[in-house]
Amino acid sequence: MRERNVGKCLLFLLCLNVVSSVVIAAAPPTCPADTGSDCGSDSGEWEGEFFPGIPKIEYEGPSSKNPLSFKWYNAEEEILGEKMKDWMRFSVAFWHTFRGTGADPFGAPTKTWPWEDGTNSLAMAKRRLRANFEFLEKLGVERWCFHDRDIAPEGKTLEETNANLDEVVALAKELQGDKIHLLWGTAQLFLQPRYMHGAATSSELGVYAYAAAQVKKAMEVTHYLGGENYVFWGGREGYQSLLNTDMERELNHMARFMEAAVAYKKKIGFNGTLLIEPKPQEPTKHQYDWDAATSANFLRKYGLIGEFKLNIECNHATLAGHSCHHELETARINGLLGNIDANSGDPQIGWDTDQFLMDVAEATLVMQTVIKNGGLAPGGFNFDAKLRRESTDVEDLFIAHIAGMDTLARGLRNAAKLIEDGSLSDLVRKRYQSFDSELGAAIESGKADFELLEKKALEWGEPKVPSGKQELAEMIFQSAL
Ligand code: XUL
Ligand code: CO
Repeated sequence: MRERNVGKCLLFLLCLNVVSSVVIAAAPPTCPADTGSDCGSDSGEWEGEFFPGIPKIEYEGPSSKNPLSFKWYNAEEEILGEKMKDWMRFSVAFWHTFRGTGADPFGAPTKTWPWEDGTNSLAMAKRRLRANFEFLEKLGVERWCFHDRDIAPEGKTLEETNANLDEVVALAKELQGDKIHLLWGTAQLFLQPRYMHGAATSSELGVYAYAAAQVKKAMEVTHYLGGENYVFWGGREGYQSLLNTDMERELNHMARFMEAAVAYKKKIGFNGTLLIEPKPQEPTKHQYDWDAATSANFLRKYGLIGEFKLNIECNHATLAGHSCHHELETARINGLLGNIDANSGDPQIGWDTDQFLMDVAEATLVMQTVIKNGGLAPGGFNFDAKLRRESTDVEDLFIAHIAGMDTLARGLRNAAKLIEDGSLSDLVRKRYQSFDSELGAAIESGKADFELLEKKALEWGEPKVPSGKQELAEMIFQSAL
């Protein structure tokens, strides 16, 4: 197959020399990547076009009615002195976009992508990977994320599984070239039945060791692909019932596992950030990394605080009873904001629906924190979001990502507008201005004891308490949307 393409390519160059104008006008021959097409391959490793008819997505501005265009995201445009693409550092989540089937707890898969042959073979894994890179190219997104088991099939033994992964990862390295980057890699430690009691928190020693071997390998391939981060999300860590769970012991095991990951990261010279992704529950009743504050406390208690940052997912934030903005601010204030899994939940459904984030007000709040954080690099925005079960056209994959990117881009523009206008930050500053005084400075630097404060309280009498001006703040915020 490859030889045949090289042949075509040589012929193409030869033609280019002879009748360059004619050849430049003609598009290179493509063949749609549906499994029924005969594109001249017998290996199953087909190299044709996966999204025929979908052009490279361009910025057309807010008045455009073209669903396959950006209305707000203009990659090269500078906002607050930085290119939009550098603020956003968008990434496509391989698992949702290329392994999402539309199945839910009550329904069978609905998506029949033309390139899927219904198998979990190595050839299928490679073909799917090619679809991913064509998708990124057309969407103009420079980053992707994966779980080890999404991109390569599990074999009969760990050795066979690792060999499968190596084969797919070698192709990924080639397809990444120097244009596409890996935002993060991770190990999938929740689907396989061996992980039914957890991985690092499993009551079974053999499972703990197996999980360690899997994470070791996933860290190696992430490093090999130039990964900018490595993520831990504890799918089955936590408990269903405390009656049969030794919580103290499980937390200790989890911390030891993280320590070993830090040591291995240093050993192999991986410079990416290690990230913990908080989530309160699902599939377990209670996960140990419930939210940003709980995760920060875990890291502090076990001496891991300087070694990890957090990957905040908006849908996980709302499941924990917080807003996404609250979780981002908690992470930022603790110096732990590393990455954002940009999605949202459904206000009426109490589980992780992983929808694309389409709420402009929410996106504006998210971007306010990102700006305060000075950006996210080496983290970014990963679309941990999937099409609804009812969205079954190939173009829906593009439309969903375009809308998600536009929403965050609009959030960035709005947040910049609010900063440039200054009235919201003025309102907040004025609210605290009584602390901009000698005594306020003494309090804020820890120099005011209770005796001094009592003396002032007696001297001043009943304090005058001004309005909090919440509605005014909301009015100013709305005006920027
Ligand atoms: C699950 C979830 C994961 C992590 C990576 O809720 O968010 O997809 O982002 O394992
Ligand atoms: Co996530």
